[in-house]
Amino acid sequence: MSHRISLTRYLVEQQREHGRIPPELRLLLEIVARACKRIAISVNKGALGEVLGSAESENVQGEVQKKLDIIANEVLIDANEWGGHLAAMASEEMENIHVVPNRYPQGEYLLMFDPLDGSSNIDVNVSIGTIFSVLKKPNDDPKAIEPVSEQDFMQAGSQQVAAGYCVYGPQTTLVLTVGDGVAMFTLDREQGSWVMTADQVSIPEDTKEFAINMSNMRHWDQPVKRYVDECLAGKDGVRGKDFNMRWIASMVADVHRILTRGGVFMYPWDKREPNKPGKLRLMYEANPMSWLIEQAGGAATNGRQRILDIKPTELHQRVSVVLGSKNEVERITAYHLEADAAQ
Ligand code: P6P
Repeated sequence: MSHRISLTRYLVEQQREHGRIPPELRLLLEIVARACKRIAISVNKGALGEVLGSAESENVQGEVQKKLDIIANEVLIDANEWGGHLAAMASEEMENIHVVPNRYPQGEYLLMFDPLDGSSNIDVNVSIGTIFSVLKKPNDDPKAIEPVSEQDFMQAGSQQVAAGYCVYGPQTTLVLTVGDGVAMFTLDREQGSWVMTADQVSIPEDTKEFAINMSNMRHWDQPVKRYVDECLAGKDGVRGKDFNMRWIASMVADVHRILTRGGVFMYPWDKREPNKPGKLRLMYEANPMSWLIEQAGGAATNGRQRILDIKPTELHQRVSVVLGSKNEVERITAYHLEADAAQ
């Protein structure tokens, strides 16, 4: 077996040899990785750790919080606020940004996360994950007098300096990009360290596997119905090949499968909530996942435009998501644009 390098060595080499990440960003990513290790320990305890079930509270999205949602959120806040590398954090579980307390030095980075994505799967022992995204404060002048605000987070996904997720599944795997492709690190529990198990991950441009929640079919817009009907028609239809379908209902697990063997993932607009563009959140779900997918040679749009080009206006804004194998995403996007042109 070739010598596998550690996450620390990968990050030091990205800093030293590629000059891609400054020391404070390396520190930030090491701390996030350590927080994910802590979350993995709680997740893996399951019923033995009094961590399952509902927390009897609701988050800003109006979703019932699981105990593990709150535990994961607290682990990430506690791990990151003292280091001096961050100015503020934002989380799916918190309505407002969390500014680093005055007792600690403020840094130039902004960290956003969905601390535990796929919560509905926690109690049934299906893979879940932590998603994170890193931006730089727009005005990173350390002597800046104006305090960090939510407005500082309103940057397009193309401005991310790091993005990744940790999937808590049969393996605990951290997947990361700092703009030099996608690397994967599997947790070696005996040493408690992250060991590189893949680098320069590449998604096949074509696929025979699509991921969407089929129970919403009657609510979809015509372009999505057209694409999925063609997949279901298989080799007898216009696509000339049969398709397989997967839906884990944990974005992290579905994206991990796509990074590993290709595929296309869709959570499109549907008429259940016509005034919302989709279910998934732009800042800490779609943006980090879209950058990972693009860094691996895939594509990510909201059905009409590149997700990473979307200029956010609200911290928790939602977005339609179509991501994965490039040729499939381009086909679905073309169907949306054709439908728009025909209107
Ligand atoms: P549905 C999990 O709640 C999540 O935010 C994503 O991880 C996942 O892809 C999606 O929602 C599942 O949604 O409507 O199929 O339960």
